[in-house]
Amino acid sequence: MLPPGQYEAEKLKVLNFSSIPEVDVGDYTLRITGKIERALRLSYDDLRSMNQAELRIPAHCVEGWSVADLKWEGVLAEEIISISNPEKSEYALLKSLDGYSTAVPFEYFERGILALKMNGKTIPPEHGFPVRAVIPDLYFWKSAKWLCEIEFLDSYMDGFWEKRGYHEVGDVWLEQRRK
Ligand SMILES: Nc1nc2c(c(=O)[nH]1)N[C@H]1C(S)=C(S)[C@@H](COP(=O)(O)O)O[C@H]1N2
Ligand SMILES: [Mo]
Repeated sequence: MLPPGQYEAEKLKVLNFSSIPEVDVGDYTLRITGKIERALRLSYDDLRSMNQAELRIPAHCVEGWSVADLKWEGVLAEEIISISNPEKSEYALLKSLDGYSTAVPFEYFERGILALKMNGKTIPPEHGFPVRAVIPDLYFWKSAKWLCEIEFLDSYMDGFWEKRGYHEVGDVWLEQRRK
């Protein structure tokens, strides 16, 4: 079923506010910061050696297109939560190597995945290599490509599009497009 106001598209449209970062996986680090018991730094190999899960999460862009059949493989957000133990977190601020950021309510973040693969293959550079957050039931701007930091917050903070008027939560079923 499609969320209100969306139409079905065949393929993802590549959308970046800036250029595609070039990443040397040997130097890649994902930082977990904020209101947590202990800060963590995870390399690409660390992420690859953790439990790998598979989720089917469609993409719903706020511009109106939706792509239904997408399979994501990687580390479940709940694994990150269980090793970092955030205290009373309200939002996860996702930050990316291109300077992008987006605010994701904790109750949606915890159902998401840090994807290393899309449709059975390593995520292509334009879709977020090496690591992309994919969050169910939120517009696709909340699914940060080239993820490099997850900051757990006890209150809301704007990210890139939220600063420009897009919704704090962004639930596709409630059509929360703009603030
Ligand atoms: N790091 C980063 N993540 C991002 C973006 C971006 O510009 N930078 N654009 C967002 C927006 S607005 C959309 S619609 C989707 C597009 O994902 P795609 O290019 O894989 O289709 O990525 C989201 N994640
Ligand atoms: Mo978007």
